[in-house]
Amino acid sequence: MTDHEAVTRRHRRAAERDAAHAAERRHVQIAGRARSSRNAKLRKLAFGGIVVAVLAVGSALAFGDFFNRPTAGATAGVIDVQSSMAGFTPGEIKVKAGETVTLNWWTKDAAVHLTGGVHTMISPDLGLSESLPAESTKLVTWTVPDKPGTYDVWCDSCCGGKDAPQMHGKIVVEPASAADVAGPALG
Ligand SMILES: [Cu+2]
Repeated sequence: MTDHEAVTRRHRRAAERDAAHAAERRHVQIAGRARSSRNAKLRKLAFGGIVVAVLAVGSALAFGDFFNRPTAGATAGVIDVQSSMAGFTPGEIKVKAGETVTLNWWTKDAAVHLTGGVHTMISPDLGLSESLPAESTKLVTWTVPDKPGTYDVWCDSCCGGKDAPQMHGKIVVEPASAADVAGPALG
């Protein structure tokens, strides 16, 4: 082997090594780019997941609030009812089947007008049999039976009692949720 041949061979080997290194570097770069685009995709997926989760929680809260709106314009679960010589005011209250409500029941009437010194609130079908002393306020916590429908409620201790039409009110028991309206339970 001449010196010239040896030099040429060394050069060729060096060139081959360089080419191999270059190829390896390209390979690493390509893998890196693929990895970072994969990471970007994962980040997008994760972000999308978070957006979906936030929307789901938000709409659950919004619709939950919608379906749990208090009835009769009262604060949640507390319903104002007045008893007087004219009967119940309001004359009709709406409640939901199975819910526990508090009636904020009050009267300004004096005992002298009331049998036994009380107004009463009677509705056997709804499990109500309450009395309210003259000139007082009483909180009545009541669990509404799971029986949607319109029920009669009356006072039997003043002004003619059950026989007097004005001594009657209505309690409307609505289905507990929208699902129940569509369900067979209503029929
Ligand atoms: Cu009464």
